[in-house]
Amino acid sequence: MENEELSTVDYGGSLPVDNVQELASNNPTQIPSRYLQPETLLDQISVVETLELPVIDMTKLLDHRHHELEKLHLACKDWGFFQLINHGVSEEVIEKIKIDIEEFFKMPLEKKQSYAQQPNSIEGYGQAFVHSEDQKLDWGDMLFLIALPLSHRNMRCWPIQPISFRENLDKYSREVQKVAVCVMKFMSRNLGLNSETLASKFEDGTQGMRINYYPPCVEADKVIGLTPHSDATGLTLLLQVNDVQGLQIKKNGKWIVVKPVPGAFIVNIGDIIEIMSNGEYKSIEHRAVVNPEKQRISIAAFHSPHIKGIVGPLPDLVKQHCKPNYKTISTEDYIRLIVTNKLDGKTQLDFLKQED
Ligand SMILES: O=C(O)CCC(=O)C(=O)O
Repeated sequence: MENEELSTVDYGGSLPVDNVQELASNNPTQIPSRYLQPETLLDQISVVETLELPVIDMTKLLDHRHHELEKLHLACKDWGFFQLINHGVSEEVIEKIKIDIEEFFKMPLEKKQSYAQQPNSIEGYGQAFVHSEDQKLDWGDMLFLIALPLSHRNMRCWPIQPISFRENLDKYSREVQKVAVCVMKFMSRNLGLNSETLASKFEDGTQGMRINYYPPCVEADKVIGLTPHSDATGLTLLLQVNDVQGLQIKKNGKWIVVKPVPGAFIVNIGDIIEIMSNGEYKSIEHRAVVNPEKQRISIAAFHSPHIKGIVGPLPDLVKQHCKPNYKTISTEDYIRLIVTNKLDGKTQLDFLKQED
């Protein structure tokens, strides 16, 4: 299933760095300085445990309950994040992929490295967004795969062990894509558009799967699992694979601890939906912190419009708001811009902001 379109286009990659799981497995008493973060980034005073993310019930949305639609609109406007319950993806599909992911990370390093990233590609096993030799590093490894459209899958990077991995990821990916598109239909209506206006841009779009592995760290309070960033893509559905918390989101200058509701997806607005909604919905900075004793695993499914499309404010919303607040560029140029820059909060979106 080699994909011609993607294989002929060079989107840029990430510099190779040490495997963090391996580093952690040697039980270091001191962590290499490249992983130690400046204190400002890890300021514990601004971490809030008491606020809860909005919870949206998909069955109530499908039942056209006005109150749930309104709750979704407010969650997208005020939080950019919510937990989605009763989403319709079966427990069996979810449990199977969770087991396979845990098994994958248990394999010896050389087996995992047979799926290693190649130069100039972010797909495969490794790290993302490392662009200089002196850049601080995240305390985590990842396996990144393009899952949809089917023609864009690079099967070299898809593990054949555990033997059910490919089949289970395939099922999970298709189900999650359906949920994402369905949520976008309700978002579209809430923005005052036809329900297909937003969703249709994503139906044949790209789905990237980032499977994150954060090993435990003796100096967990000095490292970061994943640098603060907003998602460059449209809509993300995140599943915590094992029962260890670590996701925090930024709200009013404070970091809010996310406590996953069992069985729920954690959904967040990415930069592309911020742009398409002309700023009505906002992407939100988030980060992953590390546990001192336990590994943490998560799987993020990122949904973007078709690679041959454009990223820009939806014309009907520009009419409503009288002017576009962001530039319009091709999706290909947009992806190149993202992949070739390091993660740094919401700075990437600034390139596309339209001056008054
Ligand atoms: O592991 C998490 O909870 C966050 C993952 C994430 O933000 C990402 O993969 O972009």
